[in-house]
Amino acid sequence: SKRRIGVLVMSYGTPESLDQVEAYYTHIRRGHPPTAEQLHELTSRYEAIVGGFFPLRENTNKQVQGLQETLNREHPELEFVCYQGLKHAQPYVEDGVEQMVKDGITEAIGVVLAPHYSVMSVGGYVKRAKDKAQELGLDIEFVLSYHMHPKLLEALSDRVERALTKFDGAERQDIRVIFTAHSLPEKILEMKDPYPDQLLATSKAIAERVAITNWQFGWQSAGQTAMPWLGPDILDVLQTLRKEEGVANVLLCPIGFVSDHLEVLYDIDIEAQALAQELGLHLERTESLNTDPLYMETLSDVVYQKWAEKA
Ligand code: FEC
Repeated sequence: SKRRIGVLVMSYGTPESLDQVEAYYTHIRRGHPPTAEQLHELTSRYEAIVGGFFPLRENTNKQVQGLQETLNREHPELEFVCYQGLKHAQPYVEDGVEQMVKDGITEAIGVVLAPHYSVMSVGGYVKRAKDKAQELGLDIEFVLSYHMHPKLLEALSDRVERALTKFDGAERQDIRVIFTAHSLPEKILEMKDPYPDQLLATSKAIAERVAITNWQFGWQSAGQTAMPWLGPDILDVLQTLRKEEGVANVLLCPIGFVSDHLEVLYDIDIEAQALAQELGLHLERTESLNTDPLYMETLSDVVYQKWAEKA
């Protein structure tokens, strides 16, 4: 029989229904329940996005299934079995590890549905999975980042190329491309976290492939806490571009995210778009990767390579 390899596919997680938003938000806040006002604010954002309330759940399900199919198609001599492990919703990261062990899996690879490593993002998923695996005696190795994988770069470059055609009449060099990712507290810089450099490397590589020079990087979706977060925030960037640089066309390319979810469908499509309208800017964004075969193949490659390294 074929050698069976468990794959723990980790993703952010989203509630399943409106009545789970409070528990979800409390989990993100490390056990501190939100105020009624904060809860109301988050709930209204979910109510405002298109594609149903919680598109991330279905998108993650499809990505996990797509990865399993790709792995098994590309490596028919092996049997890969994918398990989900979510950061802030069920099945949690620990649940995924536990299920593998229950199913008799003895060797596993973990991968996060986010291409860039930060100790606060990917590092958090990995730590939780490692702790649980150690407790249960499961042999598991992790993919930490895959932000320069040629197929990922190709998929993202294709999207930028396509979106650049949406500015009818505008010359390519007059469209400012802004690559974005989720902001994190500035304190990651003191820890020499690779996150900002990895994001810049992806941005540069895409810009080179698409042959654009009019681009920059911006942070989005920063949390509302007292500590400083990495900036500039894209909302401030839009203001500056319009008011001080006279820019009229902006393309946002959220390279830090791989799926349609709140941070894309609300923070960009609703919040940033409303500001753009007010400023008289033509704003577009690149499509999310979701189950693009090139993204599935990227994940399949990095999981297989990680397994082959130790096998
Ligand atoms: O569609 C959905 O239901 C989920 C959308 C969603 C994604 C996502 C990805 C990342 N986050 C990251 C870091 C932080 C830090 C805090 C934080 C807070 C929130 C809140 C919501 C939320 N995040 Fe998230 N994030 C998503 C949703 N995130 C909702 C709480 C309300 C708010 O602040 O808007 C601050 C936590 C704290 O208070 O200490 C930090 C990072 C990513 C990208 C990497 C990844 O996907 O893991 C980093 C999707």
